Amino acid sequence: MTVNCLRGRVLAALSAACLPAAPSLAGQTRREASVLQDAESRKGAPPRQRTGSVGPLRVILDTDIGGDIDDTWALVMLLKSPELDCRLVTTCSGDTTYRATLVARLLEIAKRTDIPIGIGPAQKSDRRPQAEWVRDYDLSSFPGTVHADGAGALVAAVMSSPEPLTIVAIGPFTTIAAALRREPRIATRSRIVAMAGNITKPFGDATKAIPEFNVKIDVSALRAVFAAPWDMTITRSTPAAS
Ligand SMILES: [Ca+2]
Repeated sequence: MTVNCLRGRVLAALSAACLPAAPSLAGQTRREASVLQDAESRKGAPPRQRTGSVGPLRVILDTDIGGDIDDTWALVMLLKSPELDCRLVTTCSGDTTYRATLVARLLEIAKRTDIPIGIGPAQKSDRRPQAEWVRDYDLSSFPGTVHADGAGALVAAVMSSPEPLTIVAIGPFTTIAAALRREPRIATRSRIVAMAGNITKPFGDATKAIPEFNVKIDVSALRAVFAAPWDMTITRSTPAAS
């Protein structure tokens, strides 16, 4: 995957989080439309909130950072985007503590230890291609807050927020589904912008469409999230230019 390809996917997920808001949260028809909007084209324009107010969009990033490098780029881009106000980063899928450790080190380097981290439900996994980068980093040394119960932290963040949060989902839906089981009302008190399941062209050398990664890793979790009354935007998983 090229850098431009990665950048396009990351921009797609994050720029979609600032799309014009629907008038209400409850009872909306889910939009499972493709959305690609170049964030750079919006530079200089005031950020848009669901409420119509001008200010940073409050988001939760749910990520399986630690596999391919794209989620690392996404987190850094989020931190460098003044139009987004990150209230929580939760990890999902596989070794979620390893993923949280990567998040913690990145946040510490970025001097953003004010952002809490939530460790999602763990699953058996041996794939840790970025482990060397955190080999000497102790998660317990993170000066900010690390929630061992990441699903619970997501629920608490959504339910306590005075305005709807946007969950930017760039991994399998394991943690979000766990939060939904814990508190179904989060589906009507937040919205989701996700990269999941929308592939318009085959990846790499494939000659036909293949199952999208974030879908196939945890199909039941995705089904549970899709069945809930969420205001949801699904971004394209392939850039328009590819
Ligand atoms: Ca991901």
